[in-house]
Amino acid sequence: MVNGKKILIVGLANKYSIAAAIAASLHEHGAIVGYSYQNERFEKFINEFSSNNGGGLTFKCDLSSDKEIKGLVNFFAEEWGEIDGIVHSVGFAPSDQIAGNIEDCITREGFAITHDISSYSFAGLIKEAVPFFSENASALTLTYVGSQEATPNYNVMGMAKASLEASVRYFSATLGSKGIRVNSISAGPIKTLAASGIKGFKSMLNKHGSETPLRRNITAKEVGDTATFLLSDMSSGITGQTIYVDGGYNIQAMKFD
Ligand code: NAD
Ligand code: 0WE
Repeated sequence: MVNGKKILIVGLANKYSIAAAIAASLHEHGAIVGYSYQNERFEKFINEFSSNNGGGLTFKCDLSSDKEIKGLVNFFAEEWGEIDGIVHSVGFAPSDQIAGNIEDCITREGFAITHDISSYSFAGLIKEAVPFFSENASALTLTYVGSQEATPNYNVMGMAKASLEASVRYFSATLGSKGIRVNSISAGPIKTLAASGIKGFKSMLNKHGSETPLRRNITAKEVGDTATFLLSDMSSGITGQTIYVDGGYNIQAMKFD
């Protein structure tokens, strides 16, 4: 499906990261995978993970810096010649922004940081990569239904995800003529390390699992395999979309017994 495609993965932090499952699926299906990581703290893990998954290149990049985004894209463009795909699996809000009622915790600075890292970073990355994308390249980001419907505590992350999903539509509209596709996967809750730091995440996970049509939580592997599909030519007719990998949760207005 993605045999020989050169795909950059941004947002791998540890073995629980959704990006880890995406990388594993891409590698399993023959892709050449490269990684960027946020800072030195992740270096050892990334190098280890990479050598167990095809031994692709790794590069440090803090997405809050335009200079580092440029450096990242230029590094892979030079090493690979062209880029066939990018996976953006990044989200961040200061922890005080995603705990409690929005009117009690939202701040101008919290809003700015959350939108910068969770939404602009995707736009900045794609913008820099455009000159190096191959024909039929595919870009992908990760989102959550809290962008569309209010979710307790998700708060400003929901606003940033709404912005991210709109960004996917705008980039897909103008990059389509170059053959470049841009989509997002809206995943149901998954117990990643970031998520397990969130108060009440376990009960949210259980509630989601019992209320969703499939009556179980989705796995990171299911997201990984959908990502492989969206990065492959099998999905050549799909762009600008938010693809839900959530066991069907989003199609219900009320829980069925
Ligand atoms: P994760 O913590 O494993 O991944 C988040 C990544 O963002 C980390 O690799 C971190 O290093 C990176 N990051 C944060 N700030 C950065 C910066 N300034 N520069 C570079 N990298 C930075 O958690 P995850 O759950 O795998 O999240 C990945 C994506 O999936 C996020 O967009 C998240 O919103 C989305 N998502 C998660 C869930 C869930 O339940 N876990 C559900 C739906 C969508
Ligand atoms: O997008 C996310 C979470 C992303 C996230 C996680 C953290 C934890 C550590 C962003 N910023 C931070 N900041 C930190 O300091 N998800 C979709 C998972 C998630 O997070 C929630 C959820 C769900 C689901 C937060 C509140 C309510 C629901």
